[in-house]
Amino acid sequence: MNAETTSLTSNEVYEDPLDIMDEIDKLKKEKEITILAHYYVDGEVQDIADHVGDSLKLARIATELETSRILFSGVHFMGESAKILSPDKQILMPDLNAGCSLAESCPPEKLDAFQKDLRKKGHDFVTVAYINTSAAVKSLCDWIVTSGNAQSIIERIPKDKEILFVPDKHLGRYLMEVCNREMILWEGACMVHEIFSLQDLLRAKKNNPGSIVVAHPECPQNILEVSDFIGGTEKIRLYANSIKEPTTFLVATEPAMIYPMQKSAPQHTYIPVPGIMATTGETCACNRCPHMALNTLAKIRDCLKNEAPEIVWKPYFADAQEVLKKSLLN
Ligand code: CIZ
Repeated sequence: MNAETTSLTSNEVYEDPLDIMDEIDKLKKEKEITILAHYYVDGEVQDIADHVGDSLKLARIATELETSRILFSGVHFMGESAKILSPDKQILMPDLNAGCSLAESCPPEKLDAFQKDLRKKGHDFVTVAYINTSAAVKSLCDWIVTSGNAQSIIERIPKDKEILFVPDKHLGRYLMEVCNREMILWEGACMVHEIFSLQDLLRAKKNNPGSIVVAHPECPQNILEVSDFIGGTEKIRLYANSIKEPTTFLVATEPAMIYPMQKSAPQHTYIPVPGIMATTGETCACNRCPHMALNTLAKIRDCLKNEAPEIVWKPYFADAQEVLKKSLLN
């Protein structure tokens, strides 16, 4: 935990993060609320969680929990998926504004129109959506994949069917390569993974002989081409764990991911790959996901206290339930 982190509540009063952590611990025990946290939230938030993981692992854990209330520290589509899979549970989220650039790139009306147009043109396809989509989009799809199960699900789709993959064009391109299969790709990209600086990565590789580059498949092709290992967050973490010799890892994903890696494999050195700003071309530490960063300790404490905000069931969630269950739970 970074004890020096400044935690500010909405009225800008400084509070010691260690005090907030104590309050959170007390509240979650008193109210029997389980805290789930994604690998991309701040380390101090991962520290107060009962379970930390990627969206696949957390969605599965949410269905198995005995507590009827969950606080999900992550982004909106993750809380929504947990609610859809566990409709009887209360799913609290510290900030409902924690969205996702990928989910925003694929509005349901646009996808619906695109699918209709493809059918009109005679395409016989199934739609595969990355989990980073809204429930309304999921309800229009045949399969939902995460970075952890995408390849195995795509390999189950009969070869005579075309695949429309939404919304991440980089992940889609990567899956086309590893599954050796053409797909129709949506034009979306993740704001965090799209901006890694290839030049800085190559320089870091040169300056760190023997280092290993690990990259998320949401990165563009030029970054993946110079990477030694490509995988979702859980696969990256397990890969670092599998290497016993102290090694330097150059990490091309959301930098908060370094925290759980450091925790489970502390023998290594981890260096975040820098980003590059499209406007000025300057190198930056701008790969922090602004949506994940909304999950502050103060908001988590307030959410436990107020038992709000929460993901409220919407009628169209029912349409996404079957597809989520068959994709994530089987
Ligand atoms: O599936 C997830 O949790 C996401 C969005 C990324 C990853 O690789 O864990």
